Amino acid sequence: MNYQEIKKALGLKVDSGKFEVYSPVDGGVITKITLDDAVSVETKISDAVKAFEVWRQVPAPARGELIRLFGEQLRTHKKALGAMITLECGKITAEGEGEVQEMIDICEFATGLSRQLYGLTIATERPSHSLRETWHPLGPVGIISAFNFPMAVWSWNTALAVVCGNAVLWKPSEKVPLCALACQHLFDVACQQYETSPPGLSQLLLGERDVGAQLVADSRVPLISATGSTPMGREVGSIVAGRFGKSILELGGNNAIIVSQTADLKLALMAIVFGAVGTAGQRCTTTRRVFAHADLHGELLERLKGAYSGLPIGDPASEGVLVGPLIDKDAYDKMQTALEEARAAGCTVTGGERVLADQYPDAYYVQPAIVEGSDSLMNVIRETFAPILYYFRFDELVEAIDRQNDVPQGLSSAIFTNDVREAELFTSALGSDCGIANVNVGTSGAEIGGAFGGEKETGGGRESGSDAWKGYMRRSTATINYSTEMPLAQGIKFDI
Ligand code: UN1
Repeated sequence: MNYQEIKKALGLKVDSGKFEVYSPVDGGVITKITLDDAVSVETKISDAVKAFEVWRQVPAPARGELIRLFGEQLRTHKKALGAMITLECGKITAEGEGEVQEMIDICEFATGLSRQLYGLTIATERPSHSLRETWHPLGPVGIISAFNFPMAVWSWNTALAVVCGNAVLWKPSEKVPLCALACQHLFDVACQQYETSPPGLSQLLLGERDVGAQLVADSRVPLISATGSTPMGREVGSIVAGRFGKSILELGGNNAIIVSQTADLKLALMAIVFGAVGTAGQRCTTTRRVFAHADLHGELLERLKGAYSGLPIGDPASEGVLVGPLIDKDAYDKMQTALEEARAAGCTVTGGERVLADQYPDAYYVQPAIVEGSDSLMNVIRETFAPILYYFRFDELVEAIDRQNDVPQGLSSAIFTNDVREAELFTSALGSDCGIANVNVGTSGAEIGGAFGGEKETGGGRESGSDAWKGYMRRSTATINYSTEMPLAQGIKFDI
């Protein structure tokens, strides 16, 4: 599907403007759009406040109905949305559509959740009193998302935030505004079907850094949920903390797979290749490091190189292609810098070179790289958003776990083992320090049902499943006295 066909299938109209939107598939300009400015951002934030004041009064299960309708729109338009992701972000068709499936799934999760925003009833120390906790809507939620999941990350936040009674303001990456316009359009269609949702319940803030900065600084927005780089999160987090707002940060990853000597190598191989080269290495959950046990280090490396040599790289919309382009030249340059550094540290690099440059002079396709660690490079602490897999050897599992944890980031991790002791150790308090710790499952491709996020410089936030919804609400503790006495807590006597 080309751009016009996608727009037609979605019923999407896009206002023209001056800002050029590129496709990483061929580096060409798809269209030119209008961005927000400080005045329109201000208007949208005040509209979001008004929408929130209405929406918080709607019973939660009725709010869930809107998200159910939105999920139906996503189902109906799955192919066109997937094609938009392929066009603007460069994901292969299966991954583009997989991202849309993740959105459908979170809508279903959130619809069910709308009847389960449970609080607690707590035993009180005072007679004829009751004590309970209730979760209330929070306010407009600001969502900042990265280019690599141009739709799903917004949907995790929005489906929960809306069911929880909030309005949302979305600042997507300026690299993928068309994906955002498509989502917003389908959300608007669902609102029309629903009939009674307030205007401004979900709004887009299109623009660059200044637009994000204005959103982040505004104290009418009590929660900022930001996904992207660690430097971005450090800035956003401190500004939001400075105004005592809440933040959910989902930042860099440096995810490792440990392959123990009892591992099923076939499974490990499949997981490593998907994790390392899927989305051209541009997921926050991408597998960036492998620690292979000395007994199978050589064999696994050989099989990995074999799999890498046959990887179909090219137009992400073409059938059979598994590796699409990098997002832009900047991503390519960063990849080359990281590979040069590895070579300078005495490592052997296989792959990593640009391919298909004759066919696509303005796009950046690469052969995914494997870096074999040397004595001078026993670990790598920086995340490079590209398909570079650093391959290391280990002798003792505890040593591998230490090296896996010895990085600033803490998002996703995995062990391949058939030894129950190793599996339990890895997932225990002494094991992986990441938000995600898998056994015989790779580092990427998490389901929406679990809480998603990580520790340390990954930011500590949790999105999507489990009880992540609590991050989008405020907790109210209420003590109710239904007696004719006025007993004080802690047995205090204060007779007047
Ligand atoms: C991201 O890259 O920001 O686990 C999110 C995964 C996806 C989400 C990745 N479900 O790979």
